[in-house]
Formats: sequence, C-alpha cells, structure tokens
Amino acid sequence: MRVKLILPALTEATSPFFRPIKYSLFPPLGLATLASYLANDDEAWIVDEHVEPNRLDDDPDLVVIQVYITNAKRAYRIADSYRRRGIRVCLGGLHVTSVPDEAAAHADHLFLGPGEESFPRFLNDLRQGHPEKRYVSSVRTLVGVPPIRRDLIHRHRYLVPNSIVVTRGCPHHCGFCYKDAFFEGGKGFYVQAVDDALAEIERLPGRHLYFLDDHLLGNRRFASALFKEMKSMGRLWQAASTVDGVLRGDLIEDAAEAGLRSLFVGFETLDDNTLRFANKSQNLGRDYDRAIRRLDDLGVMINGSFVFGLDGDGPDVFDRTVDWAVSRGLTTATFHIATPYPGTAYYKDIERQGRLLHKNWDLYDTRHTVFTPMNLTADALENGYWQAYRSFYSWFNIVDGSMQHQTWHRSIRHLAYAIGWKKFEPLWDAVIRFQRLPMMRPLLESILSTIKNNQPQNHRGKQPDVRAKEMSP
Ligand code: B12
Ligand code: SF4
Repeated sequence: MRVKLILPALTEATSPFFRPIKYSLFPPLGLATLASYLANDDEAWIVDEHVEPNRLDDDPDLVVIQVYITNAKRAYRIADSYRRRGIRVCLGGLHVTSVPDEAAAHADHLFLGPGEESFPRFLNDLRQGHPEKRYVSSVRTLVGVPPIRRDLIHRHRYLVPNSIVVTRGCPHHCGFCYKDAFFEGGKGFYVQAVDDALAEIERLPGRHLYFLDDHLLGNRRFASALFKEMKSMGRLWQAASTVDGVLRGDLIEDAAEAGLRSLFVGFETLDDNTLRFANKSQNLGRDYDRAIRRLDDLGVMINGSFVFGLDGDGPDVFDRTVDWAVSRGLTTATFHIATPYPGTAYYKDIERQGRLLHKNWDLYDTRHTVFTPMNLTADALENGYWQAYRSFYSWFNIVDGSMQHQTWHRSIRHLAYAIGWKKFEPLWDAVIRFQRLPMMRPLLESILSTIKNNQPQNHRGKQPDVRAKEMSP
C-alpha cells in the first residue's frame, strides 16, 4: 500500500514572501508516530506543508491527514481533492476530535483522540476489507508502541529535528486547554516506559533535544527516573512544565543536572481571580518569584507563556504583564489572545453566553479576537497583544531583562538567545529558503551550553528585584 501522510499548513506558513522560523522548528511527530504502524512492505512518505511543497496530483492508495484548528480549512480542501479522485482519506487530530461532525463531510475515516490504538485497529480492518467510518480511541497506553518512523522526517528542513514526546496529555484541567476534550473517554495523562523513552533519546543524533510534552514533570516517578539516567548522556534540552512542577520537591534540580537549559512555563496570568476563572488551580497561591529564582539559580532560561483577554483582564493587563516579565528576567515570552477552542469548557461558556464572534477557524490562532471580551473591546485586545510583543522585545527591554540575572554569563546568554530569535527574522527567512537550518544548530547548542548549574563565576551580586514581592500573584 502507498500511504501519504500530510500535515497541512495555514497560509502564512507557506507565504512566498516571508517564513516565520516557528514553522520550521519541529517535524510532524504525530504523523511519524502513525507511520510506525504500517507494514514493512507499505511505502510511506510524509509531506509537511510548512516546509515543503505538496503536490495533489499524485496517486497514493491512502491519505492520512492531521488536522489542527488553524489548518482545518486547508486540510478539508486537500481531503476533498483526493476523495474526488476516489482516493481513500483518513482525518484525525485535535480539531477532528473537537468537531467530528464538521470533519465527517471530508473523510472516509475519522479518528477521535490519540492514534496509537485506533490507527492500527483501522489498518487491520482495512486489510480484512471492512474498515469503519469512525474510530474512537479507547485504550490509552504507550507501553509497547513501536519506535516512531524518524526515517520519514526530512531532518534538514527543521531547526529542531530532535523533538520528542515521552508522555501524553497532562494531569491538570485548565478550562481553556485542548487537553480534556482531546483525551475525553479515557486516561488524560500517561507516560512511556522509562527504558523506551531512553532508547528513543539514544536514537537521536547530536546533543540538543526538545521535549514537546505538555508537562514533562507531571509524573514525578517517571520524570525522576528519566532524569537520573539522562545525567550521563551529555544532552542539552528544552521542555515545558508548570509553576507547580518547578516548585515541588527537587525534580527541577535533577532536570537541570540532566541537561535542562530552557523551560516553557505557563504563568498565563498574574491575577488570582483570572486563574480561578480559568480553573488553573495548580498556579493559585504559587510563588512565581520563587520558581523564577530557582530556575535562574540552576541556569535554566525561561520562556513565559501568558494569555490575554480572559474575563478578569482589563486594559492595564498588557503593560502590567510585560513589566513583570521584564523585571523577572524572563528570556522569552509567548503571548496569546484567549481563544475558546471547540470542545473546551471555556468554549462552552463563551458560546452559551452568546459571545462567540464567528467560527472562522483560520482566525483561531491566538492572534485574533474571536469572542467578545468582558472588560476590553475586541480591538483593544488585539492591539494590546501586539503592543505587548513589541514592548517585550524592544531593545530596551531585552537589555533590561538580561540585566536581571545573577551572573554576567546568564545575562549574555539571555541577550544572545532573545536577540537571535526576535531580532533576526529576515535572516531566519533567508536561512530557511536556502535550506541552511542544519548550520544554525551548533549555534543554538553553543548558546544553550554556555551555562553550567549554579555557576558562581562573574557573580554580579544582583539581588532579587523589590518589585518581585509587590507583583507576585
Ligand atoms: C509542536 C507544536 C507546534 C509546532 C509544529 C506542529 C507540528 N510540526 O506538529 C508549531 C510551532 C508550528 C505550532 C504552531 C501552532 N500551534 Co501548535 N502545538 C505543538 C505541540 C506543542 C506539540 C504537537 C506534537 O508534536 N504532539 C505530539 C504528537 C505525538 O501528537 P499529535 O501531533 O497530537 O498526534 C497524535 C494525535 O493527534 C493523533 N493524530 C493526529 N493526526 C491524526 C490523523 C489520523 C488519521 C489519526 C489516526 C490520528 C491522528 O495521533 C497522533 C499520535 O497519537 C501541541 C501541543 C500538544 N501537546 O499536542 C501544540 C498545539 C497542537 N498547537 C496549537 C496551536 C493553537 C498552534 C498555533 C495556531 C498557535 C500559534 N499561535 O502559533 C500554531 C499554528 C499551527 C498550524 N500549522 O496550524 C494547539 C492546537 C489547538 C487545536 N484545537 O487545534 C495545541 C494543542 C497547543 C495548545 N495547548 O493549545 N505548534
Ligand atoms: S497545565 Fe498546560 S497542558 Fe496542562 S491542562 Fe493546563 S494549559 Fe493544558
């Protein structure tokens, strides 16, 4: 069987004029995971539209398409085009799981939830000649899953081909997150066997890894065993966790010793009421400043994630958040406009209150206001969001933020990392066009490797900012 696996792209990612680096960061791990269930004599290939052209006039026997909310329109167009020519199409992924009835019009087979059990079940049914229209993931485990088909990934097209996922889901239940809807009807958080995770790491060349797990520190027993074994592997890596994950026990010290150099942390909001509203209880009452100092002491850079426009937010939220993030020395920040994803508790609330502005999924990209905010106008929310980015990445604030660390080493690394990402977009565009991303990897590794844990040299005697206490949530 000839199987084509496609990750469709939203328009911006394929623009002939400008290609933001974020679309060339990570390969489609989900599709490489599904491909591992094909038979040895099946021919498979992956096309990721974010990084390569996609011909629609070829003749595979089966087309497998991964659908996110923002690529849904494009995914349906591709699916329709193959189905018109009688080619069998499977649709799955987060958006299909949230709105299966919408997706059904464009698919021969629909897959709800993770694919590790349902996709091999489908392949088996297909070979027996009686495949079903809809498959719902029921068994949730990563035990015994085959190694993912990294041979199908075009490594040279990505800055971070060594992305890896060793858990699925998250132990928390934030009202705005995709997670509960996607994992409905089964376990919402589960992990690989530690040995399998280590074997997957061993298969990755080079030093740098990026864990795309929602919450790598979410299962303490698993994470602790993993980090213990990773200490001797000489890897440098980046990952995501929560404030709670950083503060509890000493797992974060183990992570840093095992090579953690940068952490994506979901602060989301500085306001306790908004946290309560978003059901982000694991952040409530947590000392953000203590978490930040702990990470800084370990030489771990922070990418802070923030959401604007939740019901507690007023017009002052943008400046307040940026000032706080700069004063705490966050190296990078990712801002989002609150976006009610279909299937989430947040979506249900906003829809029930008649506050949804439209269902044009292309614009559900966390950069557009798609609902009527409570204490802001839609325009003020979008303008404030863009202004927050401009302000956080202004030269002044990059330098100010970099001065908040305790050693010169960390300040210099902060500067190099933030400037590299945000001040050289046209350079990244050129690097992507000329397919020179592999040349940039050693640079990324060398920035990440400049700091060792608790490095005392060049101490500037920097004391924690007094503002820290005043603004802690
Ligand atoms: C890496 C990542 C990206 C990368 C690249 C994506 C890539 N190459 O795969 C980049 C940086 C480009 C990106 C960008 C965006 N992203 Co993104 N991203 C992720 C992230 C962190 C990991 C994805 C991943 O690799 N998961 C691991 C693999 C193993 O799982 P998987 O991809 O889901 O695949 C499994 C199942 O979904 C299923 N499956 C998937 N497709 C199919 C198809 C079939 C037929 C079958 C059987 C099964 C199946 O089987 C797979 C194995 O179980 C997720 C969060 C998350 N934890 O998933 C967010 C996430 C997917 N992104 C999200 C969003 C909103 C965006 C952006 C719009 C955000 C923005 N403001 O920029 C953009 C636009 C993306 C686009 N192209 O449309 C949301 C999606 C919400 C939704 N309802 O669709 C998520 C869930 C983050 C979040 N918490 O809200 N993203
Ligand atoms: S902690 Fe993050 S991944 Fe987990 S439910 Fe909340 S937003 Fe989702």
